[in-house]
Amino acid sequence: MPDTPDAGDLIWILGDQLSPSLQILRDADPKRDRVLMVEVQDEAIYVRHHKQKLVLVLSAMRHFADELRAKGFVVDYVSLSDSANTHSFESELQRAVDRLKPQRVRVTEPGEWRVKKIFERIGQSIEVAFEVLDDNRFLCSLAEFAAWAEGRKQLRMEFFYREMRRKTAWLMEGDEPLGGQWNYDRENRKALPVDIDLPDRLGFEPDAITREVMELVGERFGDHFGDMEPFRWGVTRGEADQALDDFIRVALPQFGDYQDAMTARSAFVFHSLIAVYLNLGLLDPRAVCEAVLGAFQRGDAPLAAVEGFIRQILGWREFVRGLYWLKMPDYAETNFLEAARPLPSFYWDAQTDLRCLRSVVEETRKHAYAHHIQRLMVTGNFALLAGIEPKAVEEWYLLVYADAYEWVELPNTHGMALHADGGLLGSKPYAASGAYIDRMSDYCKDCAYNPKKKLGEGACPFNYLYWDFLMRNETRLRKNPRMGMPYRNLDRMDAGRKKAIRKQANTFLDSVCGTD
Ligand code: FAD
Ligand code: DLZ
Ligand code: SF4
Repeated sequence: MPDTPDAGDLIWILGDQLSPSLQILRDADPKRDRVLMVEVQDEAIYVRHHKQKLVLVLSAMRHFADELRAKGFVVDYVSLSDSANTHSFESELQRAVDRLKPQRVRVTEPGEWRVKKIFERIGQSIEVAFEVLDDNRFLCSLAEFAAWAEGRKQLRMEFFYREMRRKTAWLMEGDEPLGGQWNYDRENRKALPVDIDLPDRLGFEPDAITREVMELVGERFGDHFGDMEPFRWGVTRGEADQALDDFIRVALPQFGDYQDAMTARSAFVFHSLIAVYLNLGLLDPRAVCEAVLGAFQRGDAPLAAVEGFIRQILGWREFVRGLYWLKMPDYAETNFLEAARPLPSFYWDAQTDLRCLRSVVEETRKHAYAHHIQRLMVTGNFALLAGIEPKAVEEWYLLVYADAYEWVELPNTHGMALHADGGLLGSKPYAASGAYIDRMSDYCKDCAYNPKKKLGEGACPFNYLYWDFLMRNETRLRKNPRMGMPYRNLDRMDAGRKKAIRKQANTFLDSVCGTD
């Protein structure tokens, strides 16, 4: 027990909780309570995060500590290079409690099941009160989500999203959606015209704190995936706000039209690049949506773009979080398609003559970023068609992207991209042949393969992998009502062609994944 009667609370802030709006900070008294932040090696290596992600998180943590100090808080900050650092959450908290003797420790629920388990162990072992509060930075609480999900046979984002539109009254006219439609997705699937100007995006020069962190990351984690430089992410709330303003000014008006488009000319196209800041706590989802709605009200962006963007944040982002916490830990263990092949080495080194995959992996290495359709329809689609083991794919996504935390990465990878949950998140697998990638990108024109060729030498591997995927998974997928059309097409194929497809697919997969 604490040895001083007036000992305050210890407010522990994790690296992706960098928001002054957290309830534990709102409740805190800077004169009495202490803030704790710890940099620990365990969090850098439980998956070997991309170097830019490490720089981003650690630099943003250090800047947030300064932000809190400027508000009058005393912050007990343990850096990675502190010689007394024991490098795990559990032992660092114990050390802080021994040092500071608080009357209780207050934390916010974490973003990963793994850390929730650590918190449970801490709660049982620590000798002071340990309070875990809800994360109040989301638009839908976990209790609200669970109540919405209760008794529903199927959880579909679209219905959740409508509820959230009604709840927030965003883009509504009374009880009806503004413009008469809930969803303008159909208008948001255009390919990029070849002569379209793509905006330069705002990046930030590393300051002294970031440069020091870059040195540290280079020394300790130099062998992790990805380029560290140029490092252009913002690391403060002010920079995150500037990045949002920049998106609204230069990209939002065309965000809708080209949301699904891919091009070797730009990794960013018209995307917002703000998931990194939202997930760290540097941007607040409500404030982001209000800023975008403000642009719509000023006439600076069309309804289809604004609705499409709001749907991603108010719909998808909240929905996947709700689903994650509703279904974990069993969710991560399912493998509906019994996929078991190892991850091909080109996911790491980009050494492949499949141009689409090479571009996406190279951009991922360079920026710790790829946009949604690249993640879903290139690297995700390939892993789905090839039958790569879900855990290997999930580890890859969790470590290569600067915005990745398990609460958002896992449902997107396990559910949306790999259909490993058997359809909890999406009603059918997002499986596509080379024709989709050809339609939505400019990758194919510079590829060693021909997207129009289905079989034989020079055929795009996505083509025969697609049919092989349908055949391999026939017993699991044919009964899915949304898979009727592809299976009817398969039924029209003669036995000889099916056999040739299976043969070419197996030869190809053995060459890229190994035969195990
Ligand atoms: P934009 O395209 O500009 O979208 C705006 C915002 O909407 C994003 O910043 C994000 O906060 C939200 N959003 C959009 N789509 C989704 C979605 N499907 N789920 C949750 N939020 C969404 N997103 C992450 O934040 N972290 C991840 O680890 C992550 N892993 C993914 C893995 C796979 C296999 C797939 C298919 C998607 C993943 N996503 C993840 C969702 C989405 O791809 C990213 O949010 C988006 O690419 C981030 O870039 P942006 O900020 O430019 O997004
Ligand atoms: C991602 C990350 C990294 C790399 N390092 C730290 C750290 O040193 N200290 C910390 O508090 N948080 C870090 N994080 C974020 C945590 O991994 C994150 O809070 C959990 O994964 C839960 O979402
Ligand atoms: Fe990718 Fe096939 Fe197009 Fe090549 S032809 S870029 S492998 S889709």
